Amino acid sequence: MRLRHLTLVALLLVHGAAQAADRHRAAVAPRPNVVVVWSDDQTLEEMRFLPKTQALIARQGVSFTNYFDSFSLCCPARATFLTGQYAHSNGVQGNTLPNGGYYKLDSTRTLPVWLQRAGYYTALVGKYLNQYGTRNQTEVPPGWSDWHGAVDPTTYRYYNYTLNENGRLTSYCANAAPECYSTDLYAEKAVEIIRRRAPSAQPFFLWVTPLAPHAGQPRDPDDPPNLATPSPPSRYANRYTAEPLPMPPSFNEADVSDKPRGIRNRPLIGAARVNAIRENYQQRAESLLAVDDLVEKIVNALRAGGELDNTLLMFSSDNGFFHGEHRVPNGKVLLYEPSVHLPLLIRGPGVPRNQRRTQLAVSADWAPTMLAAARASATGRVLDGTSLWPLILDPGKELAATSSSRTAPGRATSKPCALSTTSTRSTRMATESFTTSSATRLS
Ligand SMILES: [Ca+2]
Ligand SMILES: [Ca+2]
Ligand SMILES: [Ca+2]
Repeated sequence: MRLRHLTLVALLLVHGAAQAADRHRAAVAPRPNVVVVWSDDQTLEEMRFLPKTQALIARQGVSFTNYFDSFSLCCPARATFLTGQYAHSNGVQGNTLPNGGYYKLDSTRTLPVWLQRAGYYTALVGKYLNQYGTRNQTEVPPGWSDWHGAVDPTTYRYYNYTLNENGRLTSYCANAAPECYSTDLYAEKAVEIIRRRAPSAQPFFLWVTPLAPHAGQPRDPDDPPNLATPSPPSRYANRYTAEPLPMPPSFNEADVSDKPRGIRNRPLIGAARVNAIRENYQQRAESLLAVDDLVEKIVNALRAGGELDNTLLMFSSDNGFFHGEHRVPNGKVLLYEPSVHLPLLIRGPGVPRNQRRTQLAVSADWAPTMLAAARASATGRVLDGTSLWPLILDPGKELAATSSSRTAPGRATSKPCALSTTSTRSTRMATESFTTSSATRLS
């Protein structure tokens, strides 16, 4: 009896020591860099124009096949990324005041602030929140160690744009030239930051946000009438002239009797308009090829700096886009797959290789996922999202719904916790979708 007792004590001691060792390892393991590339208005279907991104991120990591945007519009989507909160919690419910825009967000309580406080070097290159720079062009939002933010309204130009670089304004590409195309210049800036920070023991967070494939100036000779398009880089212009416009069953939907009034009232799209949509689709694909190059350059820079294996590298888009589905010729916001169903690719330390996850993930999950990787915590906000790490590590795991999803706007009261089912999380998504739809109609 006494022997068994001693054996049990010894086993417990060994077990306890092993647990302590695990905790120690977790505590001393270097925290990863976090690099996020967000394209603008890119759909899930358009991932096929990013083969290098698929090879360098998706096949080296995990892809979430059921990732959805809780508010399919630039500024609300980006505000959710920065806060881990839905629009009804962070207050950003549109692109411009009074419902949304940069000045609607309390920037003192955002992801870069939390990461910087936890010891991260934080950097942004590209587009931030809509209306940024319209009141004070030299303002740098809190939490950013290294700031290269495009100033509105020049953000929506592929040439002749102005960046606020740590408080100093620089205009680029006043004379349009291939070497200063915005996506390429953003890639150069990102690579320079990685080169500069790689030798440091301090981990970095880098958010790179090219404009492509969002519509932007200048006009191109082949631009269609009455439909805004991006401007592809000269090296890829008209690369996809022969690319057909995808026509899924929802394209120019003949019978919309089962749809809400906003869709039922839409006329069928005529042949000339279909041609315009096709040209937009082709130019968007051509502009995405430069985003694919940008991802490749970032991966190469991380590898050259010896940081690739210690970097969480993630790719997505802020919202999707319509190309004639359900009779919607362009734009986003509406709650259909082309608009809200997005890519979410993750590679990095601890992430399994070449795997897919079918569990539901939402845009509010970005901040909690990155904070968990950085062993940092949010202050001043109760996050609506949930860390995706349990799903990244286990295809059988499901995440909890948050009780906050069912509270009134601005009344989030509880943190995500415990286990739940897909259906509860889907309910949470549906609840938010309804909120989004209502808010958009009001704005
Ligand atoms: Ca967008
Ligand atoms: Ca164009
Ligand atoms: Ca063309």
